[in-house]
Amino acid sequence: MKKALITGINGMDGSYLADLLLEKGYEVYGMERRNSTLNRTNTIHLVDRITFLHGDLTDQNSLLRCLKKSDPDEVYNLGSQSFVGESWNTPEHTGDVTGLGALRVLEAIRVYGKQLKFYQASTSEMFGKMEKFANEDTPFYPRSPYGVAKLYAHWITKNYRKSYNMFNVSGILFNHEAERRGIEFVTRKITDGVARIHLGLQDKIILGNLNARRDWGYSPDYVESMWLMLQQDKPDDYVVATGEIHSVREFLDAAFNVVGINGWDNYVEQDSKFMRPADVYYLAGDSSKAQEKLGWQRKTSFKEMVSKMVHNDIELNNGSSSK
Ligand code: F7E
Repeated sequence: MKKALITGINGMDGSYLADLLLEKGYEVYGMERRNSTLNRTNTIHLVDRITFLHGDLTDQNSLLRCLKKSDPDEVYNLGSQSFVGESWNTPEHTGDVTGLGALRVLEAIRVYGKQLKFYQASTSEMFGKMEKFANEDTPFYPRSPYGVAKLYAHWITKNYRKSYNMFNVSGILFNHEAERRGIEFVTRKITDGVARIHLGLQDKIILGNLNARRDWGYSPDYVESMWLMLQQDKPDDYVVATGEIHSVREFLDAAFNVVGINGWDNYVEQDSKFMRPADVYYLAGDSSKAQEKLGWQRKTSFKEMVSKMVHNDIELNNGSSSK
């Protein structure tokens, strides 16, 4: 039985990846930070099925301890301060967790000494300012402290691959969303808001830049690509994307459509507090290499994803009281 250690187990991707690996017969270990309140909304169903380990990407020795306790064949580094907007408020913390955190995991693996496979969650935010579909050869131009931190993690992953002959891969994943997405991200903020408007619990959704365009895929489809990358004979980096771009406005159209509302002008307002000091206006990916070499394919369309998220939020909000 293969063993996997996932950092960031309680996040959206961490929890979906754990589901996938359990289906494949893995023994799964999930690293979480100790908190005075448990943060297991996404992993409550996994409590008796995986082993939770306390560790922190800012604490080198805790990472080595997690490796010793789990003795994994595969390590997935999904933990990070992943909210781009927040990275301007806490740039140093973001650099520490998201950038140096990856280095610490790599150092722990190097010191532990076992030949295992390592996945680094890289991101389209490293491309930042771009105009065309990006692939693995597109130059990086990050536009946020988060993007810069992720770029460090990306390069140190490559550097350790070369320097120490480690099996390190980076998945450069474009935006991916799902029912377990954090509420602060625009997609879930919209689907939750639409659900609450539909149920009469809320009047408006307050947003920032409606013109931003993203290549939005479905997280359960994307975690499969992570696993596929680690099943290859040689380590490499891959872009994972749908190749389909929608604006925040189009996301609003699709989400309101699910509840039968065709014009949303009366339900949406903009507030400058949700605007970023430097936004990424356009992100679109070319995942030809992942499709050819990994045989990866998206399974869920944009429309299906939005519909799943809205229906899930209607179910979750049903019975709630108004804000
Ligand atoms: O913003 C605009 C916002 O926060 C998307 C993370 O998973 O994907 C994600 O980063 C767009 C931006 O995601 C609001 O300005 C408008 O242009 O949902 P988001 P993100 O920044 O693209 C990448 C690939 C990652 O790696 C990240 O970890 O939507 N927007 N109004 C808003 N965004 C938010 N959050 N809230 C608003 O009210």
